[in-house]
This record gives sequence, structure tokens and C-alpha cells, in this order.
Amino acid sequence: MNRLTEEEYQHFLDEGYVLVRGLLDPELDIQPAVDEYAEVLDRLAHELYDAGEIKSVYDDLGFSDRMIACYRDSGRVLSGHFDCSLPQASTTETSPIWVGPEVFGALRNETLLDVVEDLIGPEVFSNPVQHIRIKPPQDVLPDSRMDPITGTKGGFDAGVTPWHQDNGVVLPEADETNMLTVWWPLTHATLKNGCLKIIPRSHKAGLLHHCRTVSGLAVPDPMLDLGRAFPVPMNPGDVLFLHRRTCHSSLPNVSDEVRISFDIRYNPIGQPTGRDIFPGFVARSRSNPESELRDPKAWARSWYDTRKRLAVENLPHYNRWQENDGVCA
Ligand SMILES: O=C(O)CCC(=O)C(=O)O
Ligand SMILES: [Fe+2]
Repeated sequence: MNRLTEEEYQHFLDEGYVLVRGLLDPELDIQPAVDEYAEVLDRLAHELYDAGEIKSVYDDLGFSDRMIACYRDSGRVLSGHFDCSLPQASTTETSPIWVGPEVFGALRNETLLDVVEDLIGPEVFSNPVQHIRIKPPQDVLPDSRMDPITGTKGGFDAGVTPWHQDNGVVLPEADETNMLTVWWPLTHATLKNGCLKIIPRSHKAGLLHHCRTVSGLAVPDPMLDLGRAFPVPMNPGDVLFLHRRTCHSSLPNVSDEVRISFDIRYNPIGQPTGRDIFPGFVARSRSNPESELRDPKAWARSWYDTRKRLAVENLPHYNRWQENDGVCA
């Protein structure tokens, strides 16, 4: 074991998660990414202002208030401009994406990879199912994104996340892939601003049926042991490692600040990622260190190339769940 104790490892196996408090150093491991996103927001604010969509560039505001002002004035969902992945449909050559060097640095963070290695072994592939979630207070989300099931303003990318297993989000070819989810906040994640909730031991019941909702894929409540569910408030530096079948969701953001978190995934090299139209990379290989990708530009290029390809080819379906299926009606 690099970083985990035997007890922590056993806890992951038994409960389907392990929460490591204070694993990362907020100044060294998190602030560089926060600064990079502040630059992305600065450029976006100028673009929106030039397009007449916001009343000011709001450069006197801090990140959270500036983001909220841009949401409020523009009435748009802006999360795609920050996300390190492409949209689920209708990708064009100009679909927004942010794949900057500090995001790559986060995916290659050695402290994280030490724990990942403890959990899935020494040959580690960075799975392309990855997001930064800048979740604004839900009252600034456009009304069109009201979720009929949860009654909260949704949109998978910026609102409340319904109960699901990450295994349900990838294609069946990855059902036996040992995919690990790594969730960590860049700001405090609280009960009020929409922290994660998990159901311990839910990883033992196999893959559950997921329904398509406005907010993303959702396991219907009757299939869940909700009595066990608990919220997981976290501080910057804390990291949550989730088994691919552990049921989780997140609360609505009813605060007046944005909640920012990374959710990134890894699997053993050679196993299907479940989304092979997107590019992953070797993050750590003890047997062949030369195969590791260390060049942030090459990584960014792999996403730009994918965007270009998807803008002309149709995106193959990467959702196994049908639109109007009986279980979900
Ligand atoms: O951050 C959220 O609100 C949801 C995250 C999630 O579903 C995940 O990390 O897999
Ligand atoms: Fe998830």
C-alpha cells in the first residue's frame, strides 16, 4: 500500500467507498486549477460581454460571484465552457471544452495516483469519463431545466444529480471494468451548496436499472436502500473514492455560492473504458513508465482531435438505457 491503511482498503471493499480527509494540499494541489479556471471565466466573461449577453465583465468580483453574475445575466448554462469532456450529442468544431495544463496536472496528481494504485493496481489508465462540475445556486439556472421528477432545477451538468451508479453511465462493454471514481471538491462542498450523498454497501447488489431524466440517468427510488443514505460534506483536500456500483447523488445547491468539484475516473490499463470514442491515457505504469502520457499539450490535442472527428461523424450511442422504457414510465 502506498497511502491507504489496510483498514481503509478493507473499508472500500466492504462499504464501496473510502473517504480520505486532507489527502491533498489545497495550496499545492488545488489552487493551480482554481487559478486556471479563473482565467477561463475571465475570457468567457469578456466574450459574453462583447456579445451583449451580460451587463458588465464583472472583473471586480471573485470567482463564485462572477460566475453567478454571468449565469444570471445571460440566462445560459455555462458549465460546458469549463468541462474537460465533450457534450453527449451534437458536438461541433466549436463545442466548448477546457483541457488546460492544470486539469491534466489534476488527472496526473501523484498523491491521487498513489491511492488509485492501492485500489486498482499499478497499471493505471485515466478513463475519459471525467468532469469539473461548477454547480451554481439553482435559482440562477434557466427555468427550462426544471426536472419533473425531482422538482428541482436540473441539467446533468449544472444542477442536482439524481441517484445513479457510474457503471450505469458507461456502455455494457465496461461492466466488468474495475473503474474507480475519484471525487474531490475545489471549494467547500456543504449540505447547503449541494454536496454528494452516498449509499454504503450499494455496490454489492449489481448494476441497477437506470432511467433517463432531464438531470441525467437515475435509479428509481424504490430500488434504493435510502434508509442507509448519508450526505458527505467535504473540504478542499478531502478525496472520496467510489466503487463503480456505489449509488450516489448530490443535493441541490440552495446556497449563494458555486460548488466546484472534480470527478475523474481510472481503470486498469487494457480494460474497456465504456466510452472509447473519448481519449484516455496511461497515467501510471510501473511495468512500462515510458508509456505514461506526461505532455499536457498532447493530452489537450487528443480532445481537440476527438471534437473534430465527432463534429463530422455522428456520435455513436453511449447510453444503454432506452427513452420510454416501461420501468421508468
Ligand atoms: O458532483 C456531483 O454532483 C455528482 C458527481 C457524480 O455523479 C460523480 O462523481 O460520479
Ligand atoms: Fe456519478
